[in-house]
Order: sequence, then structure tokens, then C-alpha cells
Amino acid sequence: KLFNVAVVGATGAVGEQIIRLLDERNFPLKELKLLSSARSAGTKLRFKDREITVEEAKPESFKDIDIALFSAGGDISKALAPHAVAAGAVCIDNTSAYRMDPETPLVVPEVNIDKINEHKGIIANPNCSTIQMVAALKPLYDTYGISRIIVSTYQAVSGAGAKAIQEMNRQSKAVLEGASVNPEILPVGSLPVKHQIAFNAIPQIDKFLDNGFTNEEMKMILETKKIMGDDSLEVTATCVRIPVVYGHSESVYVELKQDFEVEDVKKLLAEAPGIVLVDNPEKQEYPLATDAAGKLETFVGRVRRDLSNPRALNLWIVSDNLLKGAAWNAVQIAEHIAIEQ
Ligand code: 11C
Repeated sequence: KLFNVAVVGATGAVGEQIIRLLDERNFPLKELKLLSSARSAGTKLRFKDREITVEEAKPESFKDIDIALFSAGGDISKALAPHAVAAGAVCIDNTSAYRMDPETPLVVPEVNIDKINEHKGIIANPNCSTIQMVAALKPLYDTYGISRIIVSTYQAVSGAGAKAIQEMNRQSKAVLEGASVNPEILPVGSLPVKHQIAFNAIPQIDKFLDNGFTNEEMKMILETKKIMGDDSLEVTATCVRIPVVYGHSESVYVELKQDFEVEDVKKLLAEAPGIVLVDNPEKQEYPLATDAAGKLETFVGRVRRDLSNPRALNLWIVSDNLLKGAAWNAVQIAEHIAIEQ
């Protein structure tokens, strides 16, 4: 069977990767419809040997569409996904709009692909920093059980969009030339206070909530419980923006419910789908954002038993936030839908 696919947010950083992956993976396409805001409509994008003109996304854009991949921001998903569903499409939504909706499955194929058929028209793609963590922890969860996760992230500026990348590059040059950096975008575009990202680490991703955590931290906590299907899982997170372009890195402390041997854990990770173990300290080999950029897998290393708790492990988890963290996870879900029909 061939599918009519729409990409909403086609001109954005994630949309661009989705289109590239549909091409490279030879997705069984009948028609590809590229949609965007009115501002970007009219842009011409190449797909295989042809040029497709991007159209403005409207409620009536989804006639005959089988699968709609949304990555144009939560407001667009909220406004248009119901119209796509009414037109008969399955929506794969990259935004946070529907992630915690009890009727919407939140899917990482390596973890809970069984939930894919429970949708009522929308399947949500989790937050990038959550996806890579649960993909890496799933084999440990299944084998030993997990009681507690403490994660600190080192997140790339591309997670905050193309303008944040430009800001980092501009500021880096300014610092090296002794000019003033004039922060304009980070940490959060819509908030008045800005901080320098060049040569810095900003412990704020997204807005703060009343509990002192940021929205990004709460996404990691709540989405992890939902994807793992385990409300008893204790999770805490500190999310930090660092001056890296592509690839989120995570330092993860994980308490297991059963005794383990580190060598068995490494073997499990090495054999897990979508995971690459890079863990040779004697050769100074461990996952690096610069190596993970452009790759589909999640890389895990620095696997070691915690010194304060023999039932706990420390890990370093790295993945390309725009690929496994967004576009690739969404296209993987689309491929599963295609296989099942
Ligand atoms: C970041 N994780 O790195 C964010 C971007 O909920 O899909 C992704 C936001 C989301 O800034």
C-alpha cells in the first residue's frame, strides 16, 4: 500500500529532517504534501527528482491524507490536528500539545510500540531529551526493573531552533573578538531576560513552573513515567543548555530493583535495538555529541556501578536531538503504521 503523507512545519528544522528521512528510507509514498505557516508558504523544496511547493496549512488541507506529521509548534497542532483526524488521517505530533492527554499514546518504538494502535487519531512523539533516555533505559527496565532515575542534561542549542544556533555562532564570534554578545533568544524566546550561551551553561530550558522545575524538566519526569507505563518510577531532572549545535548529552543515575553485573548491563545495551554502546575508557572512547550528530541511534557509554549504591548505575547517553529526538522517532512511527496496514 502507498500512503498520502502531509508534513506540517515542512520548512522548519525538524520538518526538513522528516522530509529527508522519508526520501532516504524510501517511505511508501503516493503523494507528499508540504505544509507550513502562511509566512513560509510558496517555498519550493526538493524531494527526490521533483520540486514541491509548500502550501499554507489550513483546516481543509488534509483531504485524502493518510498520515500527517506535525512539527510546527503546539498551537498549530492543537488548531489543525483535529481537522486532520476528522479527514481520516493518523497524526504523528512532534509537539507537546497532546503528549499527556490520556487518550493519546506517547510512543518511542524501542519502548512501547504496542501502544501504536491505541490511538484515536493522534500519536504523540515525546520530547527529545526524554526519547533518548527511555530508549537507553528500556532494556535495563525490562531485565532488572528501575526504581529511580536522576538525570542532568547537556542540551544542544538546535533544540531551541535555528535562531538559537545563529545566536550561539554570533555570540561566539563576538566573545573571541572582544565585542559585546547582546543575548536575544536564549534561554526562552518569549521571556524578557536573556543570557549568554557562548562559552556558558544555562540551567534553564523552557519556562519555570511553581514547583521550581522547568517545563523541560517536567517533560522528562512525566513523559518517562507515561512511556514506561509506570507511575511508581521516581524521576528527577535538571536540564541545562550548553553551546553544542546538535546532540543532547545526559548524565543518568539509575537505581535498579535487582542486583546486576556491569558486564551484563553492557551486553544488554550493546544488543538493544537502536542503541550503540561506546564504552572503552582505556581508549578514551565514549559517546560524543559531535559523533552522534547526523546519526539515527542513541549512544551509551561511561557505564559504571555507583559507588554509594551497589544497585545503581551511572551512564552517559547521547543522541541527535533533531533525529532520534524528533524527526526519526516520528518517521519510525510512520513506518510502523505503514507496515501494519
Ligand atoms: C529543547 N527539548 O531542547 C527542547 C525542544 O517539547 O518537543 C523540544 C521541545 C518539545 O529545547
